[in-house]
Amino acid sequence: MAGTAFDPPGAGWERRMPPDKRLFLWVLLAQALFLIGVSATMLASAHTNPVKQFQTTPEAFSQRVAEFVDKYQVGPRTVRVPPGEDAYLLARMWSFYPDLILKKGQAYTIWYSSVDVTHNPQIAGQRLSFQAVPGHAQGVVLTPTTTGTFLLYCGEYCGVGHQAMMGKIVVED
Ligand SMILES: [Cu+2]
Repeated sequence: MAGTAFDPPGAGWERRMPPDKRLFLWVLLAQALFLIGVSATMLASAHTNPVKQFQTTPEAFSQRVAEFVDKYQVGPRTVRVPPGEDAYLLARMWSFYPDLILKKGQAYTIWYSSVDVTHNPQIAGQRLSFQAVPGHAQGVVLTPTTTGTFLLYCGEYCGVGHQAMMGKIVVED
């Protein structure tokens, strides 16, 4: 009976890979090294805002936001953050709360988290985007350098109200 699984392989089975296939693998390797190099360079030269974090729960984070709003509230949903104080921003379907007023030239830590699903607060025109995840508070350290009103919108599809999910950051002199 010929050709069972226990037969020795035919002659020449151990032959080396043909040159064109070897070349193909070298090209792949070169591409991979090139991309790793590009990524490392981008990482090393990127100007990123430092991010801090702590574990939380939706309830605990909502509580913090409520205390923060109570302390510094200046309008129905607006808070003026004194320089040196941390700001809190709550993301939920489908709003950011509260609106923040910051002072130009002051460094702030803005703590943000979500109480339901993942959201992605982004500041329009500022190339700043944050991932807000329930159970996880992150604090971005930023110093506003331009006065004006900046729209905050959600960059992560989060349900039927996603496109209306907005907030506001006002930077004053
Ligand atoms: Cu959202």
